[in-house]
Amino acid sequence: MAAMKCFECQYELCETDPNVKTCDNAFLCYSTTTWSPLKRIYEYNKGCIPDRHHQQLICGTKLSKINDTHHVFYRSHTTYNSYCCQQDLCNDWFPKIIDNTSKTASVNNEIVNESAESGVGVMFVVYIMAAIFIIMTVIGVIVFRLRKKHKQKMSHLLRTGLSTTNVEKSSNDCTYNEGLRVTAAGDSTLREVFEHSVTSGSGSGLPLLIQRTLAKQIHLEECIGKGRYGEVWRGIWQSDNIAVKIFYSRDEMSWNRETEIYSTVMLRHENILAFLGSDVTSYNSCTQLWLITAYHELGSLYDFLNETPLDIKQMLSIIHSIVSGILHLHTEIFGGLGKPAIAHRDIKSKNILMKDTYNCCIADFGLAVTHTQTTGKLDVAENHRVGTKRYMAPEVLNQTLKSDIFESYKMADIYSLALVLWEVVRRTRIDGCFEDYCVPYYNCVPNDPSFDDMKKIVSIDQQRPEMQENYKSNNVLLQLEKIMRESWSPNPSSRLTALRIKKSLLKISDEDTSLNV
Ligand code: C9U
Repeated sequence: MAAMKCFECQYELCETDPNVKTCDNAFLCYSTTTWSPLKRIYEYNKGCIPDRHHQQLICGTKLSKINDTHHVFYRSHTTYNSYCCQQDLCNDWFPKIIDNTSKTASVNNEIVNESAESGVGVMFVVYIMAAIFIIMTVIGVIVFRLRKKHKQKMSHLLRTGLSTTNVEKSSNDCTYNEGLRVTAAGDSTLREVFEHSVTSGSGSGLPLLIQRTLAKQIHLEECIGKGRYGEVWRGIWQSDNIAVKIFYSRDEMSWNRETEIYSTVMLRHENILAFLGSDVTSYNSCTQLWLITAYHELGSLYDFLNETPLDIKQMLSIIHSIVSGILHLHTEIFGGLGKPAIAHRDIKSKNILMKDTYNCCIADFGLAVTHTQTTGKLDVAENHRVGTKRYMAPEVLNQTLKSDIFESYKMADIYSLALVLWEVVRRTRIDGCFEDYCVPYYNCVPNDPSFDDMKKIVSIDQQRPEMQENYKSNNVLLQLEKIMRESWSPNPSSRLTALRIKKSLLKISDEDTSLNV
């Protein structure tokens, strides 16, 4: 190895001019940087290494090979870095100590520069990437689990909500699918589908397979109602208007119950909202529970009364249709295509729809209870929901309703029906005069009354909606007043039955031949 020439300087001299002088006959050149904790400064040194022994002392033995002719040694320490090289005047710079944690000296200005700065930078990037990776993995796992849960829930709902007993009995044009006999709907219109479902004796709704694909074929047009239950939309199905009730997922029990009631019993009736089907769909990974029915453009009885005063003929016809609907619900029909007796438990003007200006139908069976005499089975489905407080019977408010006796639920329905009758009768024109629409107890309790507000007025004080003076001048109104009083009696068992009310209404109409209901 040839003797070399190196730069030489010490301490502060190096700081002012690192190349002050040179030395000759070197075995290697060196430069060192040392952190002095006492003086809290860096000290620099440069010079010639005369032999291998000094090389080991100053530079250690760790060799970095730059190329075949150029070898350097470096020693790194938190307070001391050295650099040894073997070319003339190659020690023209000082190795750096950064934050006293420098890992190594740079070998050469252009090559092998693993400085502390870049080390810290690389580590920072590595940490960030590792953190991102962990976060992404956790999110991935959560999303995967939620999707799996959502899928399980959807299939569970489809199994429990739809696969009850709404399976076609038998039909000539049946196809077999997933173990269920279904009738192809083809291009049937809504009317044909309803007629088919009545004549085939399939009970309410469309064939099951069609129900399951219903949501995909419906175009939602406008939201027509929103409440605690969820939303109601007008939609289009095969160019017909249909109504879609979309339940909030917290009210899954009501959707289940309503689907069950519509699907398992022969509920098709002129005065019951016509059911098309139920479906579970997914929207943005959220489960949506749909109940699809006929659409009635006049909206609810509540909407209608708000807009329109009635004449006596219209009023009697409306009342007759509501009572007919409730009578059908309350009546058990025996035999194969029969139905259990059903109590509604949320009768109110918002749950009654106007089919036309003289005819209504009952909706919302999410709270309904059923009873079958032959088996004695009372089916009160589990539901956290309760009826509408304003329409709650006194025995519901004071919690004395006999919940194991089906008749109690029917009697509570009759109380609510009496309040609806009051709303309708109050809006009737008498001698050309009529009142504005008002909800029952509008003058006794605030909007959205509490349970205790209602309990005080209805159960403790035993108040009831007031009758107008001029009812006395009209025989029809006088008799309707009597029906209402008897139907909202505080004593449930002395209330009229739906059958009794219907018969009385027919008698009233017969007596007043000019009405011709
Ligand atoms: C909001 C109460 N509600 C209405 C309907 C339903 N609930 C429903 C119940 N079960 C299953 C599906 C739906 C319903 N509504 C209609 N028609 C309708 C038309 C117009 C309105 C409301 C309802 N308007 C509200 C006031 N603003 C103008 C429009 N048909 C069938 C069911």
